[in-house]
Amino acid sequence: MILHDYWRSSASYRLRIALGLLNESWETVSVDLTKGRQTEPAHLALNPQGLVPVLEIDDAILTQSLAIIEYLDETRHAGFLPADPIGRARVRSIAYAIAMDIHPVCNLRVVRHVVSASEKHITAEEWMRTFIGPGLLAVEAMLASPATGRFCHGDRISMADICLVPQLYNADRWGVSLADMPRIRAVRAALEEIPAFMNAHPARTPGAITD
Ligand SMILES: N[C@@H](CCC(=O)N[C@@H](CS)C(=O)NCC(=O)O)C(=O)O
Repeated sequence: MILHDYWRSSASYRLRIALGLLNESWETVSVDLTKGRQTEPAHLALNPQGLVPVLEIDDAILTQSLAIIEYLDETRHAGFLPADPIGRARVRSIAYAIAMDIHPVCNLRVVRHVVSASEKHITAEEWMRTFIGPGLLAVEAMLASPATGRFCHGDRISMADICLVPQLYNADRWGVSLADMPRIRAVRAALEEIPAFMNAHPARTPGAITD
């Protein structure tokens, strides 16, 4: 298995968590997004979108982290989605709120364009805080449900948890306070005790620059 990864990529971070939860081992190919390696022909041949992650698995080349998490769920019986349709819809709605609404507007290419098109009147920090804070407050409200347990959905780790933790790493990175998000903080504290989440942390990922 080969994961085309970048240490600070939160979409890749999701897959590092998912693979770790499955006790899978994989080889990392580090794609340095800051150097534009994702736009080189070799990477575009794997993912025409010029994004990470890409996972080479089972003689296939898969892209889109949530599609890959669902593939792992279907083929490895991971339980990343609950068995009941309402539960699955809830887990997907939390995961999508993060992965489809917060994350895309905070992507590197979007932020670079905003900073340059605004002639630096909008800073990366302002842009990130504008979307991450309110986006996570909405997730906090979604967690105000009896369906929330130790984790986002009951006491079993789901795709929602796999999306939440990387987004919280980004929140910390851009100085977004979680003070008004007690449910998110409680779920995060429970998840951070789990080895697959610890080991997937960007600082522990090949290629990480930690100083
Ligand atoms: N929806 C995609 C998003 C992938 C994505 O946005 N990847 C980012 C890193 S987190 C990326 O490769 N950015 C490179 C760029 O913007 O040029 C997924 O979930 O896999």
